[in-house]
Amino acid sequence: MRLLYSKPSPYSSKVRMAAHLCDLKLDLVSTNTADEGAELTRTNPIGKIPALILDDGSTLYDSRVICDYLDRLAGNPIIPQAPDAWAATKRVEALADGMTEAAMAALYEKRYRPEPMWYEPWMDKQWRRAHRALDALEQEVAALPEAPNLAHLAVSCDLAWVQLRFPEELDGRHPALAAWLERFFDRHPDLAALKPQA
Ligand SMILES: N[C@@H](CCC(=O)N[C@@H](CS)C(=O)NCC(=O)O)C(=O)O
Repeated sequence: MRLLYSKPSPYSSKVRMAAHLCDLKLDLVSTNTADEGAELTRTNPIGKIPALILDDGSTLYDSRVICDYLDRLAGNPIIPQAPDAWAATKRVEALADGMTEAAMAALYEKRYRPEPMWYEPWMDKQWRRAHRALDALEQEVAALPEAPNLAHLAVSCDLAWVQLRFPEELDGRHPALAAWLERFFDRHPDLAALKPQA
């Protein structure tokens, strides 16, 4: 299987960590979404990464679908199947990924629009969303089980991306989450090696 990915992408890191814990090998294809290249748009018409090309040539996206698929292939090592535990895991994944989505929207506003067109009220709304999600994550990480599952992967990738792009948000505003992240990566150096990087 080939994964279209980039090193800083938190959702790509989550998929790579999932594949690692599922003991599945992915061939990595470094992909710049700004190019809107043919392989990317053929694989995922939405033009986003991560996107997966299976051995038979069929394709899968987005990161949540890919992680669910890898987990099923491997016999569910990272997603608990009992309804309550499944719901808790997927909720935390949605919360962490949604936090990143909001912060990324604010980042893209400045990256892709000329400065006179930046719309502050819209960016402020994204940050209110991200801040509420970070506050909620402080409670959620305290309740995570010991053994890493998909929720740990999503939270660690999303927080590591925030630390990369907006370090003051984590180390300044959410030191408990920064401490959780450091502890998690200390305990799991194999996962730390796959975290989002510049
Ligand atoms: N919901 C998607 C989000 C994917 C996403 O936003 N990927 C970013 C990189 S981390 C991307 O491709 N951005 C390029 C763009 O929006 O044009 C997922 O979970 O895979």
